[in-house]
Amino acid sequence: MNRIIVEKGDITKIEVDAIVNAANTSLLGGGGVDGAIHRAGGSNILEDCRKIIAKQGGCKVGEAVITTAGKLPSKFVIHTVGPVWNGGNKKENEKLENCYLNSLKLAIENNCKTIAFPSISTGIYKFPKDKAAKIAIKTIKDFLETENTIEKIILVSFDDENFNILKNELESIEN
Ligand code: AR6
Repeated sequence: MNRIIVEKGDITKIEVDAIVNAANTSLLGGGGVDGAIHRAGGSNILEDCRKIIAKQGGCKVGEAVITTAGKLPSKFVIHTVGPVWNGGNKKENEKLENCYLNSLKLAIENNCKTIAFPSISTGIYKFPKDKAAKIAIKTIKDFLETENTIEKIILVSFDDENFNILKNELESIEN
């Protein structure tokens, strides 16, 4: 059974154990999906982020931290910080791969079996959507090869372009 699913919609509405947020290093919120998650989830998420900031001072690019999901239908929000696209020679690919890997590891540590990801870095951070989709799907697929506790991973796109790119990429890798 294929455990990777591509869907179009708003990640704040998805009922899974953990949704992933495309945050920034400050962990204090921002625009895009980050803004949508904090708005819909309420102040508990920011309170948890502040506790993490007090302990470790934010989150580095490629790393991930976990908080409550507040009023969202999921149990947790995993905040990861994607790379800003800078032409491709600044280790952007590796950093984006680390976002997916570290989020997945954190999900497993917290017994999450269902996880939803947005297309990290493809908005404000301008990572090319086709390249980002290839990295997302390959990283998740390789990870699942040796991982049996995760039941479902949903790749959620807000826009048609990302949705079509991810759908085609998933189909091409399956066939
Ligand atoms: N559900 C699913 N996907 C969404 C939603 C949503 N509700 N809203 C936007 N997207 P972006 P980044 C998609 O810009 O590029 C923030 O200010 C969007 O269409 O949210 O990693 C942070 O604080 C795009 O495909 O994140 C950082 O400063 C994808 O989510 C910075 O933006 C990611 O776009 C991070 O930039």
